[in-house]
Amino acid sequence: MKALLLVDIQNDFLPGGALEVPRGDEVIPVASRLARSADLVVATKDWHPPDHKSFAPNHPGRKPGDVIDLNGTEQVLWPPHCVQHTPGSELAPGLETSQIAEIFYKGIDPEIDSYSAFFDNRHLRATGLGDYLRERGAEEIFIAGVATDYCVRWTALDAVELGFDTVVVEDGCRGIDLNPGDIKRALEEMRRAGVRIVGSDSLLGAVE
Ligand code: VGL
Ligand code: ZN
Repeated sequence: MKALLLVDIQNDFLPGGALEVPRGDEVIPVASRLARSADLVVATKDWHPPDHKSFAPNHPGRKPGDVIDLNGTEQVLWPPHCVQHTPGSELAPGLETSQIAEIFYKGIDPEIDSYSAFFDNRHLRATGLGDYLRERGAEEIFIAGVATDYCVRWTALDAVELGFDTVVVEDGCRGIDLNPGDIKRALEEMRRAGVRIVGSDSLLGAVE
């Protein structure tokens, strides 16, 4: 069975949002088309408390883009984004949500970030998504959303490690490129790990 995983398609990651992903809005029509033809659709929300330690203002003297040590792991500092229950945390307008069976929330613990939809950044705690997908018989997982070089990358690498046949839909994703080349490197790394990188046309061409 095929499952579609929509990663962090939230207002704050759209152009003009608190942590904008360049052309992040362009994933919406692609993700929506994929959702209409998937067996099972699951979404994630980045879902931070206001005191989250990935937020630069919670570290006096630091600014977004700085990298710090947070409880023993490298943490990029971001502008505050996807704060729980704020408009910025809502799924993007225009996204086809009627097929979403479940939403998984991540980044809730203020002491640790969670780029992956499956585990926090230190693999200390699972979100439950892996068991959820397995229980429903998902073998192949298609991933679309943002950001290619953060949450999509970490999610895809964990999915492969968990044994899922993992496909990233390249035109259904956009990245940040904090350091130029990050998106390209992320795609290469995913490919090397066994992730298939495909275009949505190759998936939808036959059925539309
Ligand atoms: C993300 C940075 C911080 C993402 C979330 O969704 O890729 N990136 N929080
Ligand atoms: Zn975040």
